[in-house]
Amino acid sequence: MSNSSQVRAAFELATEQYASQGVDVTTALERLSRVAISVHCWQGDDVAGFEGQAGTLGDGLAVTGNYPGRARTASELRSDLEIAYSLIPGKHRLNLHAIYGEFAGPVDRDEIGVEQFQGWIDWSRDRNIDLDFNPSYFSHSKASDGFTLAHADAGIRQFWIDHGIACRKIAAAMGAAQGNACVNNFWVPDGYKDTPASRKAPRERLANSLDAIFAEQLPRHQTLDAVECKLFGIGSESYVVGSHEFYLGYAISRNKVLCLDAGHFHPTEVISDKISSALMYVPELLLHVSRGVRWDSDHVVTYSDELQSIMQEIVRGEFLDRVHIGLDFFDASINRVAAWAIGTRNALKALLAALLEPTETLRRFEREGDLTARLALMEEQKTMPLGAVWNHYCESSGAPVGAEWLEKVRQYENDVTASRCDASVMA
Ligand code: RNT
Ligand code: ZN
Repeated sequence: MSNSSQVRAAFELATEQYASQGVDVTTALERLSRVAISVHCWQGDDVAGFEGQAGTLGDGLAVTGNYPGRARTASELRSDLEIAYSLIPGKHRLNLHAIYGEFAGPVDRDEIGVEQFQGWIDWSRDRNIDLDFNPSYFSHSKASDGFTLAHADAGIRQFWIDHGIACRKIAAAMGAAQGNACVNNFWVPDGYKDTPASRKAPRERLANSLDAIFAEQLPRHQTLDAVECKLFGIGSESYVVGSHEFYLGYAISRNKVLCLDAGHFHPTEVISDKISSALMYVPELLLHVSRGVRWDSDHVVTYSDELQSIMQEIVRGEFLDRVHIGLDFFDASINRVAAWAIGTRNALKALLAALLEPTETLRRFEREGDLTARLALMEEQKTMPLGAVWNHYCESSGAPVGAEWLEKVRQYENDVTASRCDASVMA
């Protein structure tokens, strides 16, 4: 039997097995194919960007590892992304940060405009990959003391307010060009390493700065503003201005999208449990699917219990049209294209598992108080033939089946990325 007929035979058996539980595989795959994951550009170059000061990451973010082959230019990053997308079944989005503009000369953050992103917008149109966006409140001399929008200095605050306003215009232009909303996510590192004397004043300043940025109403079909909270960061261990409570309240009162990053809470605190609560009060969520190991370490997303729980919550709550699924990890210790493939394929695989769940039956057991059957059936799901359905989905989408994708990464590494020399690593 050829590989392909094995995939088909396994898929047919799996389809029958799911059908015996009352689950229609075709419907699940059709729903899966409509979900676009927002793949983050910054895994490709260790969050360096193209402003010309690679290797200066700080301000609450850290990347470790020196695997060769980091993308150094927009065209290298686009080339790497195209390989990554070819390894992932379905049609997905690209999440860009403002530092990834194409800068002919020095343009400071408060002065960027659509012109620096025209190359991305053109590429997005040609490749049919819609864009999301993020202002960049880090890797900048005006962020070096750990404060941006909540800074005590009004001039520095204004600089970052202007950056936010510029980014909203860029995001709206992207949304207009692609015909659907570009999600524009605001994360700021602001916080203190040690105990603050006033936890209140920076929060008041942050809210005022955000209000100034969002003062102009932009069409929601072009851009959606999202705000991302955090518990602590490197250099902000004792206090983060934009905490969960801060942004939950801000998003509810200003009708903004709330961004929940899986690495931004206490190590045993999970975002899967926050989805259904937050969606009672905010219109939409953005997720930064990530994996913290002991801290907000942004490890590549693996097929973990929490990843499965996140996807189950989205499906069980019928939230697929209110949750934007983005990824957020950056690992420079392994092949960067492989990192994208592993993390994105896992996110999709977990979503598929959730879509293949006999949700209605589980709900009925729960309604009827049969918690024994609920647990029994949930546990049975774990050994259902998900892999057979996933392999078929990959094959029918033109993506590699099983670990075949790794061969393609190796080939690209030999042909392209291995010979890149990176000044910041060589130095
Ligand atoms: C930082 C946030 C933020 C960044 C990216 C680069 O803790 O998670 O989302 O990772 O914007
Ligand atoms: Zn994040």
